[in-house]
Amino acid sequence: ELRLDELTADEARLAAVLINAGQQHIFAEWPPEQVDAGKKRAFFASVLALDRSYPGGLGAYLENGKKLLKAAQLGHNPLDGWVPSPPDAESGARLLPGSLEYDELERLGVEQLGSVAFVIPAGGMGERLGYSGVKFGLPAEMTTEASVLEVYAQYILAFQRLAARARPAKAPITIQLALMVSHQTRPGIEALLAANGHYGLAPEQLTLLQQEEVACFADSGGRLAMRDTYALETKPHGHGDVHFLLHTSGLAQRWLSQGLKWIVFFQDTNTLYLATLLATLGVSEKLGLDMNSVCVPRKAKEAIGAMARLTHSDGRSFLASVEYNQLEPLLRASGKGADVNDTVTHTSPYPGNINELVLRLPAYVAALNYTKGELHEFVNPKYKSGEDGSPLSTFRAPARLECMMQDFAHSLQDRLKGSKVGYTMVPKELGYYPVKNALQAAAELSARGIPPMGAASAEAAVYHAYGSMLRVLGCKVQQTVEQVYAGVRVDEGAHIVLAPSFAPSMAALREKLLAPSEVHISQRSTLVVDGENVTIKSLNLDGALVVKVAPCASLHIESLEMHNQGWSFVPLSHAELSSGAVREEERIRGYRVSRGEELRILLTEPGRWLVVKNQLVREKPGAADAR
Ligand code: UGB
Repeated sequence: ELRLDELTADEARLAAVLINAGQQHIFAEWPPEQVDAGKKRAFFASVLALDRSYPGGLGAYLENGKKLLKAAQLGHNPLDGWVPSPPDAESGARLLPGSLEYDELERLGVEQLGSVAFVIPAGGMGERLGYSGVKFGLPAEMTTEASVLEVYAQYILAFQRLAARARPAKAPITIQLALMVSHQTRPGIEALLAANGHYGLAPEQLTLLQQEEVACFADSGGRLAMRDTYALETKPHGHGDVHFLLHTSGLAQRWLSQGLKWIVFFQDTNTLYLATLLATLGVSEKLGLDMNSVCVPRKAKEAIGAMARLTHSDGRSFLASVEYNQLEPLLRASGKGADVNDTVTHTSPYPGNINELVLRLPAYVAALNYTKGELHEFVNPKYKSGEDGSPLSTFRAPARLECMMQDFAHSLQDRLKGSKVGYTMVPKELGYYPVKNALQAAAELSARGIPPMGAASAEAAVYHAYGSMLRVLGCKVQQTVEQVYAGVRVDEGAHIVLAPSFAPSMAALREKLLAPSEVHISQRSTLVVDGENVTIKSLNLDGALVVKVAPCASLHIESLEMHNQGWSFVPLSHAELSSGAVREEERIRGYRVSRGEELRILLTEPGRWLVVKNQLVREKPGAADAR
């Protein structure tokens, strides 16, 4: 029937799986036996890859698909039967950078650094952003142009040094990092790593896991969509694949066997995750959490997952993130009205999940062993409508099953009775500013007063975060003013970049600022500080100052007053925005940096240096100790 002479055992099995699942249409167009034999083999090879990369194989995928498509057609809410309520205060903690409690949490976090591994799902192409490269390669800000992946790596290296300092007699720590890549992102990410010497990470501390795509459905009956005669239409299955890959690769188990205790997940465009990571780890340790989801204050109806306690009539109770489009129907169905802002905080009682998840490794691996990394899935078909406007059972575009990494909360609480799940609230200024939307879409959101989640807003948030860290410690950093770039409103203040080498934690930053009230930074200033051995006492900056000190050198700024022309962000004209003459990194932001005049202090050779009354001089031996 298949018109292929000799099927291998795998091909025969897969053909049977497809035919038994009612997918005969795939083969209907195939020409007689010998024709296109190579293409037919290639078809089965790609189906075999789909079969191997899905828990339970292709048969399980088709079966799950039929069930979920039916439920979607009937309009069932997958969370039917669950009643949401705001997360209970005792399951969480609120971070207050600058407080004694925050310092204590950071200290606990530093103690955990020797037993942490990081995992970043980076298989998404960011279609809405329309950037031609991989998202990891986006500059987190244009002042230093350090890419997102570079900043993540800088934090990991800085954390290793912090950990080494906290336990001097012990062997140095190497923090593991796994990146989940996809067919689309692998070449770009590998090229970035190769071109930049792995950003200083040792090759043995990096693992790439590759996610495969899943087949797409063309209608509610679960008929598979074809790309052409010999290829099924496929699409990404979502970031939830990361758990399946950590299980099937054996990596999670290996890390556990090596004595690691924590596994931390986060996404690929928000470098601010790392600014509060140590305190978040401290919360996990202090509250004994098996899973800790980091959250930010969320406006009612904001399009971001909402953290909620879900209670079922059968007695089960989970703390989990509910997708924003499901929260409101659930609230209404349980007679709780709508999601509205609290009159005091002006935010929803349901905080926003930012997909930074800290899991206790033994609990994680135990739950993985039960679930084999499988998560509950969802499908989001967009139906074609008939002549009378009523929805048909065929789709406007092929739909596939998807899964989300935060849904591990369900697996954990379902499979591991007594597991402790909680959350950590980070303040808005150190929160979540991903790069998701192209300039036009960001401008439209901005006009509606909705966070634009574009490259410009993410960059402004980075500067604002460093500015607020300085302010909290007592520095005088002038307030931001509103600027509009190609329709996107941003709060623009001093362009401050405190590299992870200089400020890996609030405690480290505090140690380096000897008299915070003597640090004044004007709104139009640019300040970059990069180097672990830099201390600042008195600084009055109205312009641009770039300080870079190699690990072999040190610099103490005793007194520096700098007024210069500085750098400014220049809005791009309409012509520039639509021309190919402007760099893409600038075009997606709507501005470019004009580097007018700056003071640069670059120390690359061994030596101890001092800036006193604007003069750079060699420091006398013993002076640092006296300080
Ligand atoms: N990713 C993969 O690695 N593989 C995939 O197949 C898909 C994505 P998106 P999404 O930020 O506000 C999430 O596409 O899925 C990686 C949460 O589910 O940016 O729309 C990708 O590379 C949601 O609750 O996000 O929504 C990136 O690192 C809310 O928190 C990450 O997964 C939302 O993010 C996220 O991918 C949000």
